[in-house]
Parts: sequence; structure tokens; C-alpha cells
Amino acid sequence: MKKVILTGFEPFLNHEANPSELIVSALDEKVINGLQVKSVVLPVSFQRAAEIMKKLIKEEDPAAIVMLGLAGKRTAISLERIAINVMDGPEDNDGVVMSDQPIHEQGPAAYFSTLPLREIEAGVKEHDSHVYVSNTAGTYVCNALMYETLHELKRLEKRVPSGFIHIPFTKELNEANPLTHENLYQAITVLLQKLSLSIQASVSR
Ligand code: PCA
Repeated sequence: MKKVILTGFEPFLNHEANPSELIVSALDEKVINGLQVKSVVLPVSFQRAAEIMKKLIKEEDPAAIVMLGLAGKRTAISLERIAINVMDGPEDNDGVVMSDQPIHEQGPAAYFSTLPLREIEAGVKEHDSHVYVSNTAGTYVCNALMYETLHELKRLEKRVPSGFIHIPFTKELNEANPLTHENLYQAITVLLQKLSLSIQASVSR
């Protein structure tokens, strides 16, 4: 069966929980439209997250990669369009601080997501309006993971749809927010359904 790698992140900085960890854990081993979910919770580490992802790509031979992370200041699901070649931000969970560093010295300025973003957006919107295509994944570990993943897939000439989705804190974790854990679980399920349909369509073309 075709496999999708679904990653989330551990808590970081002063956050007690990371909703991306909770969502990917709840979806582990589910089969969605013939796509088997392999969930992995990554450390919020510039170095280790990328290393684990490269190992997963090699060992799991995925048909798609969907990475989730928390954007604590946002209230909607952000389908990230682009990852840029910059690391900058607060210290990661290894205590490492990156300031205006390139991820790959000789790498391109940016990579675009290869997920069918508009199809996913339309699918999720049928259930919930809190979703949009975002033009910045920031410059912290999430952006770096997206960049490293797309860079590695390019290096291996592996054409599998891959990209990053930022999710907000659930209502359970921040009462002011509109989306509950159940809402986010449903939205990511719809996203995986759309992705599976898009993979099937590209195989039969
Ligand atoms: N969000 C952070 C890193 C881990 C996470 O869940 C980010 O947006 O970079």
C-alpha cells in the first residue's frame, strides 16, 4: 500500500503542548483512500528534524509527505506555498540559535510546496472556512524542515507531493481560537483524502 509520511513536532519554547503532535498521533496507521499514514513526531531541532526526515525518505519510500507544525499566532490552517533558504529565530530544543543563516549555502533561494494546495484548500473549505494558502512558513524550524525535505527530494529526483501545513492552537489549548482538535483532525483527514485522489489521478494520466 502507498504510504504518506505525516510529521508533527514536539512542544517548544514555553508551549505546554503542540497540537501538531496530537493530530499526527491520532492519525497514525489510519488508511485514508488507500493511503497508509505513517506518523512521526519530530524534535524541534534544526539539525535533528532534517536528519530524521532524510532517513524516513530513504527507509519508507513514501508516496507523499505532509508536515505539520504549530503557528501559535495564527487562527487558521495555513497551507504553506514556499520554504526559504534562511534560518533565523529563537533557540531550538537543542539550545541552538540561528541568525540569518542559509540552510544550504549553495541551495536555491526557495522551494515551492508540491502539494495540490488549491484542491486541498477547496476540500477543507467545504467543511470549514479557516484555511488559506500562506506565503510564508517563517524562518524557524518548520520552514527549515520544509526546505530540507524538498531539497532532499530534488537531490534524489523523487517526485512525490510534499509540503508543510501550519496549524493553530486548538480551542482546547487556547480558548480564543476557533478550531477544536476534532475540527483539525477532520481537516487533515480531508487533506489526506484530496492528496490520495490527486496521487491516483496522476498515476492514471
Ligand atoms: N512550529 C515551529 C517549530 C515547531 C512547530 O510546531 C515553527 O513554526 O517553525
